[in-house]
Amino acid sequence: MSNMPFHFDLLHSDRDARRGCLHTPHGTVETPAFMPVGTQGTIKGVDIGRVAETGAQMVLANTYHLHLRPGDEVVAQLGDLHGFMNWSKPILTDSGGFQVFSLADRSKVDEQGVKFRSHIDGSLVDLTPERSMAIQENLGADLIMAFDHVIALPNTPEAVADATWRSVRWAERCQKAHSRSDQLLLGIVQGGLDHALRRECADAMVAMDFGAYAVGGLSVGEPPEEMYAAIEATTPHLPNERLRYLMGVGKPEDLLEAVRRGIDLFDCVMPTRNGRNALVFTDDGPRRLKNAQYTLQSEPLEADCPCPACQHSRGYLRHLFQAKEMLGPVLASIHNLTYYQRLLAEAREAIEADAFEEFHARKQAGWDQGR
Ligand code: PRF
Ligand code: ZN
Repeated sequence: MSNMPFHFDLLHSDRDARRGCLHTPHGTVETPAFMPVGTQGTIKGVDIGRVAETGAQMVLANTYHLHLRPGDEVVAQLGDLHGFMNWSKPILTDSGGFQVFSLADRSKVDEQGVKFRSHIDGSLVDLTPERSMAIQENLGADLIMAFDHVIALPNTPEAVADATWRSVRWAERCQKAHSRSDQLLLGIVQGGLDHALRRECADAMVAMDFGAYAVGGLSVGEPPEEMYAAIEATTPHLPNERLRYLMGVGKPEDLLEAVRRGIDLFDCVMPTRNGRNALVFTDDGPRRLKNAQYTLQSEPLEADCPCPACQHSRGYLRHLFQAKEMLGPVLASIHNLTYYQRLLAEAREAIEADAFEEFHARKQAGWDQGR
C-alpha cells in the first residue's frame, strides 16, 4: 500500500500489544491512540485548540447527527469537517449504523437499509449503505466506517447472526459505493459474544480486503470479561499489518485490556461525559468531585498532570460543580481527555520498551487501590 495516501506501519509488538503509526492525508497518528468524540462536530465543552493541547491526534464525528443537522452538504460547503471544525489533523466519521439503532425513534430495518424518525424533528429519514457512504464523502473525514447493523445484547442467537451477516452484505455495498481514494473505509466485525460467529465475520471482512478493521458490537451492556473474550476471539483473525479499531470503548482499564489483545485505536464519550458529571479519572481511580471529602483539599487532581484543571485545587473544582458554574464541566472534561491521552502515550512507551505487562499491572494496581 505504499503508493496509497494511507499506510499503517507496525513498528513494534510486545506479545500481542502493538506500537504503530497510521499515515493519513492529514498527518500521522501514533498508536495505540484514543480519539475524543465530537458527535456534533464539537468535543462537548472543549474548544478545538484545547483538544489539541490534550495530545489528541485524531477526533471522531458522527454521520447520523451531522446529516440531520446542519446537513452534510452544509459541512461540505464550509470546508468539509476539517474546515468546519477547524481541525487540520485526521478525522474519523462513524457510519450512522450504531446511532440509528441507539437514538432514532422507531427505526425499521430491512435488507435495503434503515428507515427511522429523526430524534430532532421527527422527520422520516432513510439511511442505506450507499447513503452513508455519500454522506461520509461529503463530510470528508480521513477514515470512514462501513454502515452496519448493531443490536443490543443480550439477544437471541438468530438475531445476532442475522444482524452480523446483514452487516457483511452492507459492508460489500459500502465498498462498491465508496469512491474517494483519499478516504480509508474500515470494515466492522460484528458477531456479538459468539466467538465462532466473530471469527466467521472477521474472515468474511478480511476476504473483502479492507484497509483497516474495526471491532464493533461490544460495550453494549455485557460484562467486561465477556467483552475482553470477544476481542480475543476477533483480533487473531485480522491481518497483522492493518490497523484495528475497537468502537466505543471504554474505561481506562478497558483500554489497557484491549491493547493487550492487539487493539490500536479507540473512541469513547467516557472522558467528556463523565467530566460533565463531575467524575474525573486519576491513577488512583475515579474521583467524584461532588463528594464532600474534596471540599477542603488543596492539592490538584493529579500532581504531575499538565492540564489547566490541575492548576487548581480539588476544593476549587468541587466548588465550581456545587455552584453549577460552566467551567466545572469544561475543566473536568479537559482533565479526563488529558488523562486518556497520557495513558496511551505511556502505553506506547511501555510497548516500545517491551514492558507493557508490567506497566499494565502497575496502572491496574493504582486503580484498584483507589476503589
Ligand atoms: N458500530 C458502529 N459504531 C459503533 C459501534 C458499532 O458496533 C459501537 C459498539 N460499541 C460503538 N460505535 N458503526
Ligand atoms: Zn489534569
